[in-house]
Amino acid sequence: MSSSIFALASHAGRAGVAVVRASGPLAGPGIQALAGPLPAPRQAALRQLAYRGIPIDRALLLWFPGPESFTGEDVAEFHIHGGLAVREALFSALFDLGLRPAERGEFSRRAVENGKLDLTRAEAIADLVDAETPAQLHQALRQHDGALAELYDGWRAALISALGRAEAAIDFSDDGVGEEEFAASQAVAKNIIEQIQVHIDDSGRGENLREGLRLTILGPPNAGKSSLINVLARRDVAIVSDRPGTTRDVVEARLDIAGYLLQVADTAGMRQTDEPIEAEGVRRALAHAKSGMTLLLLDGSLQNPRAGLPPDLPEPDLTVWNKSDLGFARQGLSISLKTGEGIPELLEMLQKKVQQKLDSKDGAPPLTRPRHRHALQQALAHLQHGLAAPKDHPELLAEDLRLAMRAIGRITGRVDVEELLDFVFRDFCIGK
Ligand SMILES: Nc1nc2c(ncn2[C@@H]2O[C@H](COP(=O)(O)OP(=O)(O)O)[C@@H](O)[C@H]2O)c(=O)[nH]1
Ligand SMILES: [Mg+2]
Repeated sequence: MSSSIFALASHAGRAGVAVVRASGPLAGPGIQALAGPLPAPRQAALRQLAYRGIPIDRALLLWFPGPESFTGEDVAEFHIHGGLAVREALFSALFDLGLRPAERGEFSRRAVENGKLDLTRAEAIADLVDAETPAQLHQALRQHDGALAELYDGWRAALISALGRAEAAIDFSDDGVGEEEFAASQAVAKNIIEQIQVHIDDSGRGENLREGLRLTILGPPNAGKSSLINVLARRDVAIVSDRPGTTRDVVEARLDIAGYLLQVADTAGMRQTDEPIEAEGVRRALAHAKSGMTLLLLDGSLQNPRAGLPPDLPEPDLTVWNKSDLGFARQGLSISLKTGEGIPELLEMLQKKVQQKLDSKDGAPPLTRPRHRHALQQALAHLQHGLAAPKDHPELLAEDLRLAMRAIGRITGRVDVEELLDFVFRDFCIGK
Protein backbone atom coordinates (compact mmCIF):
# COMPACT_ATOMS: atom_id res chain seq x y z
CA MET A 1 0.00 0.00 0.00
CA SER A 2 1.36 3.42 -0.88
CA SER A 3 2.09 5.98 1.79
CA SER A 4 -0.21 8.92 2.43
CA ILE A 5 1.12 12.39 1.81
CA PHE A 6 0.12 15.99 2.47
CA ALA A 7 1.34 19.40 1.36
CA LEU A 8 0.41 23.01 1.10
CA ALA A 9 -0.94 23.44 -2.44
CA SER A 10 -1.15 27.22 -2.26
CA HIS A 11 1.56 29.82 -1.75
CA ALA A 12 3.40 29.80 1.57
CA GLY A 13 2.92 32.94 3.60
CA ARG A 14 -0.04 34.82 5.03
CA ALA A 15 -3.18 34.68 2.91
CA GLY A 16 -6.94 34.69 3.24
CA VAL A 17 -7.17 31.04 2.42
CA ALA A 18 -4.59 28.27 2.15
CA VAL A 19 -5.23 24.92 0.52
CA VAL A 20 -3.73 21.77 2.02
CA ARG A 21 -4.02 18.58 0.03
CA ALA A 22 -3.69 15.03 1.26
CA SER A 23 -3.52 11.93 -0.90
CA GLY A 24 -3.43 8.22 -0.15
CA PRO A 25 -5.26 5.68 1.97
CA LEU A 26 -5.08 7.88 5.10
CA ALA A 27 -6.74 10.90 3.44
CA GLY A 28 -10.24 9.70 4.41
CA PRO A 29 -9.36 8.69 7.98
CA GLY A 30 -7.59 12.06 8.23
CA ILE A 31 -10.81 13.91 7.50
CA GLN A 32 -12.72 11.71 9.91
CA ALA A 33 -10.25 12.28 12.71
CA LEU A 34 -10.24 16.04 12.25
CA ALA A 35 -13.75 16.87 11.07
CA GLY A 36 -16.11 13.91 11.59
CA PRO A 37 -17.93 11.99 8.88
CA LEU A 38 -16.70 12.22 5.27
CA PRO A 39 -18.50 14.89 3.23
CA ALA A 40 -20.34 13.83 0.06
CA PRO A 41 -17.75 13.25 -2.71
CA ARG A 42 -16.67 16.41 -4.55
CA GLN A 43 -18.98 18.67 -2.55
CA ALA A 44 -17.72 21.44 -0.33
CA ALA A 45 -18.58 21.11 3.37
CA LEU A 46 -17.95 23.72 6.07
CA ARG A 47 -16.57 21.97 9.15
CA GLN A 48 -14.93 22.60 12.46
CA LEU A 49 -11.42 21.12 12.42
CA ALA A 50 -10.04 19.91 15.73
CA TYR A 51 -7.46 17.38 16.83
CA ARG A 52 -7.52 15.69 20.23
CA GLY A 53 -10.02 18.24 21.46
CA ILE A 54 -7.93 21.24 20.41
CA PRO A 55 -9.60 23.40 17.73
CA ILE A 56 -7.60 24.13 14.59
CA ASP A 57 -9.86 26.15 12.30
CA ARG A 58 -13.25 26.42 10.69
CA ALA A 59 -12.58 25.19 7.17
CA LEU A 60 -14.01 24.11 3.89
CA LEU A 61 -13.45 20.43 3.13
CA LEU A 62 -13.47 18.53 -0.12
CA TRP A 63 -13.38 14.77 -0.43
CA PHE A 64 -12.38 13.06 -3.69
CA PRO A 65 -12.51 9.29 -3.31
CA GLY A 66 -10.11 7.51 -5.70
CA PRO A 67 -9.85 6.81 -8.53
CA GLU A 68 -11.79 9.95 -9.44
CA SER A 69 -9.23 12.37 -8.08
CA PHE A 70 -6.17 14.23 -9.28
CA THR A 71 -3.75 11.54 -8.11
CA GLY A 72 -6.11 8.63 -8.67
CA GLU A 73 -5.92 7.91 -4.91
CA ASP A 74 -8.25 9.11 -2.16
CA VAL A 75 -7.69 12.85 -1.90
CA ALA A 76 -8.75 15.33 0.81
CA GLU A 77 -8.58 19.09 0.43
CA PHE A 78 -8.61 21.41 3.43
CA HIS A 79 -9.30 25.05 2.62
CA ILE A 80 -8.12 26.63 5.82
CA HIS A 81 -7.35 30.21 6.83
CA GLY A 82 -3.93 31.08 5.48
CA GLY A 83 -1.98 31.80 8.66
CA LEU A 84 1.16 30.14 9.90
CA ALA A 85 -0.29 28.80 13.17
CA VAL A 86 -3.38 27.32 11.49
CA ARG A 87 -1.23 25.62 8.90
CA GLU A 88 1.23 24.25 11.41
CA ALA A 89 -1.58 22.91 13.59
CA LEU A 90 -3.12 21.05 10.65
CA PHE A 91 0.26 19.75 9.47
CA SER A 92 1.21 18.37 12.84
CA ALA A 93 -2.22 16.72 13.22
CA LEU A 94 -1.89 15.08 9.79
CA PHE A 95 1.64 13.98 10.60
CA ASP A 96 0.47 12.52 13.88
CA LEU A 97 -2.24 10.62 11.99
CA GLY A 98 0.42 8.86 9.90
CA LEU A 99 0.59 11.05 6.79
CA ARG A 100 3.94 12.44 5.74
CA PRO A 101 4.95 15.68 3.98
CA ALA A 102 5.02 15.24 0.18
CA GLU A 103 8.18 15.48 -1.86
CA ARG A 104 8.57 17.75 -4.88
CA GLY A 105 6.06 16.95 -7.59
CA GLU A 106 4.83 13.90 -5.68
CA PHE A 107 1.13 14.60 -6.30
CA SER A 108 1.66 14.88 -10.07
CA ARG A 109 3.98 11.90 -9.99
CA ARG A 110 1.31 9.76 -8.38
CA ALA A 111 -1.16 11.00 -11.00
CA VAL A 112 1.22 9.79 -13.74
CA GLU A 113 1.86 6.48 -11.99
CA ASN A 114 -1.87 5.91 -11.66
CA GLY A 115 -2.48 6.70 -15.32
CA LYS A 116 -4.28 9.99 -14.65
CA LEU A 117 -1.76 12.10 -16.59
CA ASP A 118 0.87 11.40 -19.19
CA LEU A 119 4.27 13.05 -18.74
CA THR A 120 3.67 15.89 -21.19
CA ARG A 121 0.49 16.84 -19.33
CA ALA A 122 2.32 16.68 -16.01
CA GLU A 123 5.02 18.94 -17.41
CA ALA A 124 2.29 21.29 -18.61
CA ILE A 125 1.12 21.67 -15.02
CA ALA A 126 4.58 22.88 -14.04
CA ASP A 127 4.54 25.26 -17.02
CA LEU A 128 1.10 26.57 -16.09
CA VAL A 129 2.27 27.35 -12.57
CA ASP A 130 5.38 29.09 -13.94
CA ALA A 131 3.66 30.97 -16.80
CA GLU A 132 4.24 34.73 -16.64
CA THR A 133 2.73 35.84 -19.94
CA PRO A 134 -0.45 35.03 -21.90
CA ALA A 135 1.48 33.20 -24.65
CA GLN A 136 3.17 30.96 -22.08
CA LEU A 137 -0.18 30.33 -20.47
CA HIS A 138 -1.75 29.45 -23.81
CA GLN A 139 1.03 27.04 -24.71
CA ALA A 140 0.91 25.33 -21.32
CA LEU A 141 -2.87 24.99 -21.44
CA ARG A 142 -2.73 23.44 -24.87
CA GLN A 143 -0.15 20.97 -23.75
CA HIS A 144 -2.23 20.24 -20.67
CA ASP A 145 -5.18 19.57 -22.93
CA GLY A 146 -3.06 16.86 -24.57
CA ALA A 147 -1.96 18.50 -27.84
CA LEU A 148 1.57 17.14 -27.53
CA ALA A 149 0.53 13.79 -26.06
CA GLU A 150 -1.77 13.25 -29.04
CA LEU A 151 0.93 14.17 -31.53
CA TYR A 152 3.56 11.90 -29.98
CA ASP A 153 1.17 9.05 -29.24
CA GLY A 154 -0.05 9.30 -32.84
CA TRP A 155 3.49 8.82 -34.14
CA ARG A 156 4.02 5.97 -31.76
CA ALA A 157 0.80 4.30 -32.91
CA ALA A 158 1.87 4.65 -36.55
CA LEU A 159 5.22 3.06 -35.69
CA ILE A 160 3.46 0.18 -33.96
CA SER A 161 1.57 -0.53 -37.19
CA ALA A 162 4.81 -0.23 -39.18
CA LEU A 163 6.42 -2.66 -36.78
CA GLY A 164 3.54 -5.08 -37.35
CA ARG A 165 4.17 -4.94 -41.07
CA ALA A 166 7.92 -5.39 -40.67
CA GLU A 167 7.21 -8.45 -38.56
CA ALA A 168 4.84 -9.76 -41.20
CA ALA A 169 7.68 -9.29 -43.70
CA ILE A 170 9.83 -11.51 -41.49
CA ASP A 171 7.11 -14.18 -41.28
CA PHE A 172 6.34 -14.17 -44.99
CA SER A 173 9.84 -13.57 -46.26
CA ASP A 174 9.58 -16.51 -48.66
CA ASP A 175 6.69 -15.23 -50.76
CA GLY A 176 5.92 -11.89 -52.44
CA VAL A 177 3.84 -10.67 -49.50
CA GLY A 178 7.02 -10.15 -47.51
CA GLU A 179 8.36 -7.52 -49.87
CA GLU A 180 5.08 -5.65 -49.97
CA GLU A 181 4.90 -5.52 -46.19
CA PHE A 182 8.51 -4.40 -46.00
CA ALA A 183 7.85 -1.53 -48.43
CA ALA A 184 4.70 -0.49 -46.54
CA SER A 185 6.62 -0.46 -43.28
CA GLN A 186 9.37 1.67 -44.83
CA ALA A 187 6.80 4.12 -46.18
CA VAL A 188 5.39 4.71 -42.69
CA ALA A 189 8.88 5.22 -41.28
CA LYS A 190 9.67 7.76 -44.03
CA ASN A 191 6.48 9.66 -43.33
CA ILE A 192 7.16 9.83 -39.58
CA ILE A 193 10.73 10.98 -40.26
CA GLU A 194 9.40 13.91 -42.28
CA GLN A 195 6.90 14.86 -39.60
CA ILE A 196 9.47 14.71 -36.82
CA GLN A 197 11.89 16.78 -38.87
CA VAL A 198 9.35 19.55 -39.38
CA HIS A 199 8.48 19.44 -35.69
CA ILE A 200 12.06 19.69 -34.35
CA ASP A 201 13.28 22.11 -37.01
CA ASP A 202 11.52 25.08 -35.41
CA SER A 203 14.51 27.12 -34.16
CA GLY A 204 13.46 26.41 -30.60
CA ARG A 205 10.16 28.28 -30.86
CA GLY A 206 8.27 26.39 -28.17
CA GLU A 207 11.27 26.25 -25.86
CA ASN A 208 11.91 29.98 -26.28
CA LEU A 209 8.27 30.67 -25.63
CA ARG A 210 8.33 28.55 -22.50
CA GLU A 211 11.61 29.83 -21.09
CA GLY A 212 11.57 33.34 -22.54
CA LEU A 213 13.29 34.56 -25.70
CA ARG A 214 16.65 36.25 -25.12
CA LEU A 215 17.37 39.74 -26.40
CA THR A 216 20.97 40.84 -25.87
CA ILE A 217 21.72 44.55 -26.15
CA LEU A 218 25.18 45.05 -27.63
CA GLY A 219 27.10 48.18 -28.53
CA PRO A 220 30.06 50.39 -27.71
CA PRO A 221 30.41 51.98 -24.27
CA ASN A 222 28.20 55.01 -23.65
CA ALA A 223 25.79 54.22 -26.50
CA GLY A 224 22.93 54.10 -23.99
CA LYS A 225 22.54 50.32 -23.53
CA SER A 226 21.87 50.55 -19.80
CA SER A 227 19.45 53.44 -20.40
CA LEU A 228 17.65 51.25 -22.93
CA ILE A 229 17.14 48.27 -20.61
CA ASN A 230 15.85 50.65 -17.94
CA VAL A 231 13.35 52.17 -20.36
CA LEU A 232 12.22 48.74 -21.58
CA ALA A 233 11.90 47.36 -18.06
CA ARG A 234 10.37 50.63 -16.78
CA ARG A 235 12.64 50.49 -13.74
CA ASP A 236 16.29 51.02 -12.87
CA VAL A 237 17.83 47.62 -13.45
CA ALA A 238 21.21 48.89 -14.67
CA ILE A 239 23.43 51.80 -13.65
CA VAL A 240 23.49 54.62 -16.19
CA SER A 241 26.62 56.75 -16.24
CA ASP A 242 28.66 58.84 -18.63
CA ARG A 243 31.71 56.91 -17.49
CA PRO A 244 32.47 54.40 -20.25
CA GLY A 245 32.90 50.87 -18.93
CA THR A 246 30.37 51.15 -16.09
CA THR A 247 28.47 47.97 -16.98
CA ARG A 248 30.58 44.84 -16.62
CA ASP A 249 28.17 42.07 -15.74
CA VAL A 250 25.24 40.92 -17.84
CA VAL A 251 22.15 42.52 -16.30
CA GLU A 252 18.78 40.97 -17.13
CA ALA A 253 15.14 42.05 -17.05
CA ARG A 254 12.04 40.08 -18.00
CA LEU A 255 9.44 41.79 -20.15
CA ASP A 256 6.09 40.88 -21.57
CA ILE A 257 6.15 41.84 -25.26
CA ALA A 258 2.80 41.19 -26.95
CA GLY A 259 2.18 38.37 -24.52
CA TYR A 260 5.58 36.75 -25.00
CA LEU A 261 8.27 36.60 -22.36
CA LEU A 262 11.39 38.45 -23.46
CA GLN A 263 14.56 38.26 -21.38
CA VAL A 264 16.45 41.44 -22.13
CA ALA A 265 20.13 41.56 -21.23
CA ASP A 266 22.28 44.67 -20.88
CA THR A 267 25.96 44.01 -21.42
CA ALA A 268 29.37 45.59 -21.10
CA GLY A 269 30.27 48.03 -23.88
CA MET A 270 32.33 46.54 -26.70
CA ARG A 271 35.77 48.03 -26.96
CA GLN A 272 39.38 46.96 -26.90
CA THR A 273 40.47 47.15 -23.29
CA ASP A 274 43.41 46.09 -21.13
CA GLU A 275 41.33 46.20 -18.00
CA PRO A 276 40.75 42.52 -17.10
CA ILE A 277 37.30 42.90 -15.47
CA GLU A 278 35.98 44.95 -18.37
CA ALA A 279 37.49 42.47 -20.87
CA GLU A 280 35.70 39.66 -19.06
CA GLY A 281 32.47 41.70 -19.36
CA VAL A 282 32.96 41.94 -23.13
CA ARG A 283 33.59 38.20 -23.34
CA ARG A 284 30.39 37.50 -21.38
CA ALA A 285 28.41 39.87 -23.59
CA LEU A 286 29.50 38.00 -26.72
CA ALA A 287 28.79 34.62 -25.14
CA HIS A 288 25.33 35.75 -24.09
CA ALA A 289 24.58 36.97 -27.60
CA LYS A 290 25.07 33.47 -29.02
CA SER A 291 21.45 32.48 -28.41
CA GLY A 292 18.27 34.45 -29.04
CA MET A 293 18.13 37.88 -30.66
CA THR A 294 20.58 40.76 -30.56
CA LEU A 295 20.02 44.50 -30.68
CA LEU A 296 22.99 46.67 -31.64
CA LEU A 297 22.72 50.13 -30.08
CA LEU A 298 24.90 52.88 -31.51
CA ASP A 299 25.42 56.54 -30.63
CA GLY A 300 24.27 58.23 -33.85
CA SER A 301 25.82 61.57 -32.89
CA LEU A 302 29.36 60.24 -33.12
CA GLN A 303 31.60 60.56 -36.19
CA ASN A 304 32.36 56.86 -36.10
CA PRO A 305 29.65 55.11 -34.08
CA ARG A 306 31.10 51.63 -34.67
CA ALA A 307 34.61 52.47 -33.47
CA GLY A 308 36.07 49.75 -31.27
CA LEU A 309 33.44 47.12 -32.06
CA PRO A 310 34.99 43.66 -32.41
CA PRO A 311 35.16 42.48 -36.03
CA ASP A 312 33.49 39.15 -35.13
CA LEU A 313 30.36 40.81 -33.71
CA PRO A 314 27.31 38.76 -34.79
CA GLU A 315 24.96 40.33 -37.34
CA PRO A 316 22.27 41.93 -35.13
CA ASP A 317 18.53 41.32 -35.51
CA LEU A 318 17.98 45.04 -34.94
CA THR A 319 20.28 48.06 -35.27
CA VAL A 320 19.15 51.20 -33.45
CA TRP A 321 20.66 54.70 -33.39
CA ASN A 322 20.45 56.46 -30.03
CA LYS A 323 20.73 60.11 -28.95
CA SER A 324 18.60 61.55 -31.76
CA ASP A 325 18.12 64.60 -29.51
CA LEU A 326 21.71 65.54 -30.37
CA GLY A 327 20.66 65.88 -34.01
CA PHE A 328 21.76 63.56 -36.82
CA ALA A 329 20.31 61.72 -39.80
CA ARG A 330 20.86 57.97 -40.08
CA GLN A 331 19.31 55.17 -42.09
CA GLY A 332 17.03 53.01 -39.95
CA LEU A 333 15.48 53.54 -36.54
CA SER A 334 16.66 56.54 -34.53
CA ILE A 335 15.62 56.98 -30.91
CA SER A 336 16.39 59.19 -27.97
CA LEU A 337 16.39 57.54 -24.60
CA LYS A 338 16.63 61.02 -23.14
CA THR A 339 13.43 62.43 -24.71
CA GLY A 340 11.60 59.19 -25.48
CA GLU A 341 11.51 59.88 -29.19
CA GLY A 342 11.24 56.70 -31.28
CA ILE A 343 10.58 54.41 -28.31
CA PRO A 344 7.04 53.43 -29.41
CA GLU A 345 8.45 52.56 -32.86
CA LEU A 346 11.21 50.51 -31.24
CA LEU A 347 8.67 48.59 -29.15
CA GLU A 348 6.62 47.91 -32.25
CA MET A 349 9.67 46.61 -34.12
CA LEU A 350 10.61 44.41 -31.19
CA GLN A 351 7.10 43.06 -31.04
CA LYS A 352 7.19 42.17 -34.76
CA LYS A 353 10.55 40.43 -34.39
CA VAL A 354 9.37 38.45 -31.38
CA GLN A 355 6.19 37.42 -33.13
CA GLN A 356 8.17 36.35 -36.19
CA LYS A 357 10.33 34.15 -33.99
CA LEU A 358 7.65 32.73 -31.76
CA ASP A 359 4.31 32.78 -33.55
CA SER A 360 3.20 29.47 -34.92
CA LYS A 361 2.90 29.34 -38.69
CA ASP A 362 0.62 26.34 -38.99
CA GLY A 363 -0.99 26.13 -35.56
CA ALA A 364 0.74 22.81 -34.83
CA PRO A 365 1.70 22.33 -31.18
CA PRO A 366 5.37 23.25 -30.73
CA LEU A 367 8.15 21.28 -29.13
CA THR A 368 8.48 22.69 -25.62
CA ARG A 369 11.30 20.90 -23.81
CA PRO A 370 14.86 19.78 -24.49
CA ARG A 371 13.85 16.38 -23.04
CA HIS A 372 11.34 15.95 -25.89
CA ARG A 373 13.80 17.19 -28.50
CA HIS A 374 16.40 14.71 -27.34
CA ALA A 375 13.99 11.76 -27.52
CA LEU A 376 12.80 12.79 -30.98
CA GLN A 377 16.37 13.09 -32.25
CA GLN A 378 17.01 9.57 -31.00
CA ALA A 379 13.85 8.33 -32.73
CA LEU A 380 14.94 10.02 -35.95
CA ALA A 381 18.36 8.37 -35.83
CA HIS A 382 16.79 4.93 -35.32
CA LEU A 383 14.32 5.44 -38.15
CA GLN A 384 17.00 6.64 -40.56
CA HIS A 385 19.14 3.68 -39.62
CA GLY A 386 16.17 1.35 -40.12
CA LEU A 387 15.47 2.68 -43.60
CA ALA A 388 18.93 1.58 -44.65
CA ALA A 389 18.13 -2.06 -43.82
CA PRO A 390 18.13 -4.31 -46.94
CA LYS A 391 14.78 -5.81 -47.88
CA ASP A 392 15.95 -9.35 -47.26
CA HIS A 393 16.58 -8.36 -43.63
CA PRO A 394 13.25 -7.02 -42.40
CA GLU A 395 14.26 -7.96 -38.84
CA LEU A 396 16.80 -5.11 -38.92
CA LEU A 397 14.09 -2.60 -39.84
CA ALA A 398 11.84 -4.06 -37.15
CA GLU A 399 14.49 -3.62 -34.48
CA ASP A 400 15.01 0.06 -35.34
CA LEU A 401 11.26 0.70 -35.42
CA ARG A 402 11.06 -0.78 -31.94
CA LEU A 403 13.85 1.50 -30.70
CA ALA A 404 12.26 4.57 -32.31
CA MET A 405 8.91 3.66 -30.74
CA ARG A 406 10.51 3.37 -27.36
CA ALA A 407 12.23 6.77 -27.73
CA ILE A 408 8.93 8.46 -28.58
CA GLY A 409 7.08 6.51 -25.90
CA ARG A 410 9.47 7.90 -23.33
CA ILE A 411 8.20 11.42 -24.03
CA THR A 412 4.70 10.69 -22.83
CA GLY A 413 5.84 8.01 -20.38
CA ARG A 414 4.54 4.96 -22.16
CA VAL A 415 7.70 3.00 -21.46
CA ASP A 416 10.58 2.88 -19.00
CA VAL A 417 8.65 5.23 -16.81
CA GLU A 418 10.42 4.72 -13.51
CA GLU A 419 13.84 6.01 -14.55
CA LEU A 420 12.23 9.06 -16.06
CA LEU A 421 10.04 10.13 -13.18
CA ASP A 422 12.82 11.47 -10.97
CA PHE A 423 14.12 13.55 -13.84
CA VAL A 424 10.76 15.03 -14.75
CA PHE A 425 9.51 15.81 -11.25
CA ARG A 426 12.66 17.10 -9.62
CA ASP A 427 11.89 20.66 -10.77
CA PHE A 428 8.38 20.64 -9.39
CA CYS A 429 7.50 22.47 -6.24
CA ILE A 430 6.13 20.71 -3.22
CA GLY A 431 2.37 20.37 -3.22
CA LYS A 432 2.05 20.13 -6.99
N1 LIG B 1 21.82 63.11 -25.09
C1 LIG B 1 21.54 61.86 -24.82
N2 LIG B 1 22.25 61.19 -23.89
C2 LIG B 1 21.94 59.90 -23.63
C3 LIG B 1 20.88 59.24 -24.30
N3 LIG B 1 20.82 57.98 -23.85
C4 LIG B 1 21.78 57.84 -22.91
N4 LIG B 1 22.47 59.01 -22.78
C5 LIG B 1 23.60 59.29 -21.87
O1 LIG B 1 24.72 58.54 -22.31
C6 LIG B 1 25.51 58.13 -21.20
C7 LIG B 1 25.72 56.63 -21.24
O2 LIG B 1 24.49 55.98 -21.02
P1 LIG B 1 24.42 54.48 -20.57
O3 LIG B 1 23.00 54.06 -20.63
O4 LIG B 1 25.14 54.28 -19.27
O5 LIG B 1 25.25 53.81 -21.75
P2 LIG B 1 25.93 52.35 -21.83
O6 LIG B 1 27.35 52.57 -21.50
O7 LIG B 1 25.78 51.96 -23.27
O8 LIG B 1 25.23 51.46 -20.90
C8 LIG B 1 24.77 58.60 -19.96
O9 LIG B 1 25.35 59.79 -19.52
C9 LIG B 1 23.37 58.81 -20.46
O10 LIG B 1 22.68 59.80 -19.70
C10 LIG B 1 20.14 60.00 -25.28
O11 LIG B 1 19.20 59.53 -25.93
N5 LIG B 1 20.52 61.28 -25.50
MG1 LIG C 1 26.00 50.33 -19.43
